[in-house]
Amino acid sequence: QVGEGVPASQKGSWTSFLKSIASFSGDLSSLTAPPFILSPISLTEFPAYWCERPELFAAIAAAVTEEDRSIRVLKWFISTLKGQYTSRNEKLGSEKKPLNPVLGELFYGHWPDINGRGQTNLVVEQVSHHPPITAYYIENPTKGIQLQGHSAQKTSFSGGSIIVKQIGHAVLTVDLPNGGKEEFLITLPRLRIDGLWYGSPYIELSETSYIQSSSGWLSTIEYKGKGYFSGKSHTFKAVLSAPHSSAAAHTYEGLWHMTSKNISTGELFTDVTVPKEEVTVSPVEQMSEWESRRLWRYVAKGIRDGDFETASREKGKIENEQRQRRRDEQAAGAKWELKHFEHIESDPIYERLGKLFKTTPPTEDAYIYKHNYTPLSAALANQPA
Ligand code: CLR
Repeated sequence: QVGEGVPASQKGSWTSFLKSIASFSGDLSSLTAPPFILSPISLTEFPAYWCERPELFAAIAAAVTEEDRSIRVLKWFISTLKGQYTSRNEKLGSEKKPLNPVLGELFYGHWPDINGRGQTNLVVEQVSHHPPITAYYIENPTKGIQLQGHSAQKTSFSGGSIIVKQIGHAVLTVDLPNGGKEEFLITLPRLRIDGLWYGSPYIELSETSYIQSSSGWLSTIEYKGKGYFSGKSHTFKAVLSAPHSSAAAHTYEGLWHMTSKNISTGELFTDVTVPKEEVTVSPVEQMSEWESRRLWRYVAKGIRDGDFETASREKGKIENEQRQRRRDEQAAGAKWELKHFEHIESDPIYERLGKLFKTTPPTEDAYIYKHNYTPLSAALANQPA
């Protein structure tokens, strides 16, 4: 019998959903899932997880040496993992199936300037619907820090779990006081979604991800779950090595959803037991029709209220509208234009930094931000008094 996480009336549809996943590989977003597992949040909101500790993001700018900069980037990165991979369990009770964004869907937000850390701004655009690809740009202009990336997934099924290979990468750029820039190529871990049978899915991370700095410093982060080096879930070990060296200059170990420490000094490295800061967005009434929370508002309300009839009717409307739009474009011989990003076939930063730690594949595409959005509160601040 399927597990406790599944409401009695949905057990049958959960079993058939699991069967359809098992015999399917590719784009999970297109599979119809039973209501209890639906999330009212679209994937375009997920890039906000990168900056829910804005002070750690801002603190990267305070580094004086290349080594220290790499340590701070690693610290910020590890501190984002809890939000990225466990926050739906905390907020919604389990991992859930996010809303599948439409082409052109947008999500804007910011984290306010508090205590001189500077404001951090977020621009997200759904740049492909099939397969789903989300592009994002996050910037703290005061501190001269930018993060640009895109996210897609390839899924497969193995041993009762969904395996998610993350496609895409992120590039963090830091403006240096001498006018130069330091770049960091960030690759992403592999996910395993466990707990499916019981109807209470959760994510475990596995394998290795990297942060390669243009200065030569490299972080190699290994992820393990229950039964590996510590026997605990959500374990990681990160080794930071100097340019042209494979020896560990610093090694950190711990739980990415709790705390970690420097293994030789015992000093605390990351601590995400302290609350994070959710992104600030404008009120839904002031959003454009393309903005995620406005676009999905009735679907999301239906899901939240347990009114799945309304949710699926409203979802159907959005999907039909999308299909019609694609047909109209085809008839007119027109192509959908991205609003905030430009697609490039191969990313020169990925190629250059990827060479230093031999990435596979040797090249990847990227979405380059067009710098054509004025963040809300900055716009207000620029108004004459
Ligand atoms: C998106 C990019 C973020 C990190 C992240 C976290 C959770 C992932 C999500 C990404 C992609 C979509 C995802 C989700 C967990 C579940 C969901 C893989 C990688 C799939 C599509 C839904 C599976 C359905 C079951 C939960 C039933 O930075």
